[in-house]
Amino acid sequence: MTILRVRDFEIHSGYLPADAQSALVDEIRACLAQAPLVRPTTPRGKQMSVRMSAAGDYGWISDATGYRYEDRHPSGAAWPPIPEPLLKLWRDLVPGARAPQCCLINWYDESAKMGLHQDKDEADLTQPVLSVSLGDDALFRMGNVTRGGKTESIWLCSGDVVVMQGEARRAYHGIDRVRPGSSTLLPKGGRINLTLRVVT
Ligand code: MD3
Ligand code: FE
Repeated sequence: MTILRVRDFEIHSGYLPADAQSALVDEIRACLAQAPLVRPTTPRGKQMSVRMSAAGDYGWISDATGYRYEDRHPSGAAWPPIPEPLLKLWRDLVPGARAPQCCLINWYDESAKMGLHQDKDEADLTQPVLSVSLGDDALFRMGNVTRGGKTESIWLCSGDVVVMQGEARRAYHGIDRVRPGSSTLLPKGGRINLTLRVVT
């Protein structure tokens, strides 16, 4: 376990041991049985390559109408509660923060990526975001609070946890690519990223 600081990004590499990663995957599978992954459409009419769902009071939704947090899955189903091990992770790593209201579940196949973007649909950007990577490695790009300028990239591996606060919370970021076959955690491969957020 080592903590790497890149700007205001705090990267806890190897934070979760293998057994904790497997237990989390089981928790996420149970969540997805209640709130299945969907491939969101952007307001510009393009399909995202990442598939998404959520747990908690709110989930993040994108469709032809726009981006927003909703208190129900598009099917009308309630979002499942945030799994307890994730709530503990949040308490341990960001003890001063408010309780998380959303755990966004992102699923990447071998060709999925996420373009540079900011997360600013949440009401209070002084609250941190915590990310957990599971499965195949992913190339994470960290930019700046405004568009443009130099970026830095790092491979996120299964069990890595990243805390975004301060400027990192408002910085542009994205996933350039996944490295297929780099982890055996998920039997069919791919990557799961969980992000815990305060929404209201
Ligand atoms: C920086 N997810 O869900 S995790 C996202 O791996 C997102 O799925 C990526 O970007 C993924 O919005 C990157 C790291 C991350 C997550 C949320 C952030 C970095 C962040 C929110 C604000 C600032
Ligand atoms: Fe993001």
